Amino acid sequence: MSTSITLSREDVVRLTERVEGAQKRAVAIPKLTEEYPGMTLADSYAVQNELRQRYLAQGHRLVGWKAGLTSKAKMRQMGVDVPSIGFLTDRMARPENSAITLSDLVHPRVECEVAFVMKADLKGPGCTSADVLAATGYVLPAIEIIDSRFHGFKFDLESVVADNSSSARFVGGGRARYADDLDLRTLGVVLEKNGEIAAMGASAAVLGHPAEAIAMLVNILAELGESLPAGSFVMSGGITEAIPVKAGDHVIARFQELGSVGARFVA
Ligand code: OOG
Ligand code: MG
Repeated sequence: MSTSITLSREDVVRLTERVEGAQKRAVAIPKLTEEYPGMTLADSYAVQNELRQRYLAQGHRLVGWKAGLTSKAKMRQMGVDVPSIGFLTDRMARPENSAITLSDLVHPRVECEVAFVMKADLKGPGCTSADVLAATGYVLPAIEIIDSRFHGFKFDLESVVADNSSSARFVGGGRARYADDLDLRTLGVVLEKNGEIAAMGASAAVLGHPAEAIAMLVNILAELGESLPAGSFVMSGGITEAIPVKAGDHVIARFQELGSVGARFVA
């Protein structure tokens, strides 16, 4: 982080409780920067870190991490031009094609992403995409269901990072492949909603190569004093813009080489 923590410990706890409450009750709240216009990215990660500790203390299990805002399509859609990271827990995971409840989310959107499952630990700083590929067990296609806890799904980098980069649910599936057997840069994907094409793109949209997003994530983790352990499930970020979903919708992300992963939504 090129910034430092400016919030007091009390303010970090206060903001964490506010975000946790919004996540658990599925209510939208004002952006945190409305009350704390001077808050820095380091402050935001301090809140995210506190949120992670609280969930872990409540028995949630850390299963991995996600990179966010790593494609131009996502940056353009959200008006933010710096990538972020967020943590993933067992409570956010959903099986492929299962009915995903939406009553506990505010205004969900879906994204199609390339996910990595790590076979070796990674530690920054200085992590490169080559380091990531050497530490990757396999890759698989994923759908992320993001849900901003801020009014109108509108935020700035500082607010969204404190809200765990909008993490809500995720689904891994399709066909797992060794990264070495693929050109991870040139994978095409078509995202369909209710049988119609909603978005399409190619994996190079993610920082030129999805492994670059994982390297960036590892380097941010290093700044937070964390590393990426073997066994982690890591999402590299939405390739296309995110698509809103409501009860009754079903989506399927059809990936070249990696098969398809689907999800359906109920109230
Ligand atoms: C922030 C999270 C972005 C991605 O894949 O780009 C993200 C947001 O857009 O709400 O998960
Ligand atoms: Mg995402």
